[in-house]
Amino acid sequence: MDDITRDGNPVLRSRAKELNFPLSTKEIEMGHKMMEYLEVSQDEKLAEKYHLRAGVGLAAPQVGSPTRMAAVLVPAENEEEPAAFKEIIVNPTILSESVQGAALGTGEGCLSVDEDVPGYVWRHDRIKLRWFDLEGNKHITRLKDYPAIVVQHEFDHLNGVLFYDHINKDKRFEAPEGGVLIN
Ligand code: SB7
Ligand code: NI
Repeated sequence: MDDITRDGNPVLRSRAKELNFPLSTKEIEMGHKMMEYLEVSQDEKLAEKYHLRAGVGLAAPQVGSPTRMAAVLVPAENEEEPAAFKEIIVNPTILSESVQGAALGTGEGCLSVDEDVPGYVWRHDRIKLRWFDLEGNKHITRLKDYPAIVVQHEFDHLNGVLFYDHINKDKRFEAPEGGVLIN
């Protein structure tokens, strides 16, 4: 799990395949390992020990698998609270999205992109997401702000899209009308 595919690897630029249920033991293991990676990467001491960059999401193509699965671990703002969104999502579909746009004030980064690419990445502030868990149960979840942005970043990975594709290279820090900046 500690070798993340890097920009330039074709798996990051192709459309990942839907998974069929029931998932194989290997596919289920991959999901759990992806979540474990995020947990370890967010523990300061363990991240240092294993030389990991902290991540709030990880998509299967980033671990070399061209399949529609991602792990998302967005911590709560208050450490004592449960995570804002913590799920291994399979075959996700964005059912609807707000007209309202949102971007992180700090821009985005990606474990598969070693360089910093400055600029706002405009996304939808709110999404309604359908996804399946590892057992094949269907879920519908409404997300907003940071968790919604992270899920859209992971969803893009399943379609061969990287965050910097969305940056306006002439006006990197321009806000569209009505767009809100997060944190
Ligand atoms: C900033 C960072 C991420 C998502 C949205 C905004 C995730 C970074 C880790 N990943 O590369 C996951 O694909
Ligand atoms: Ni990424």
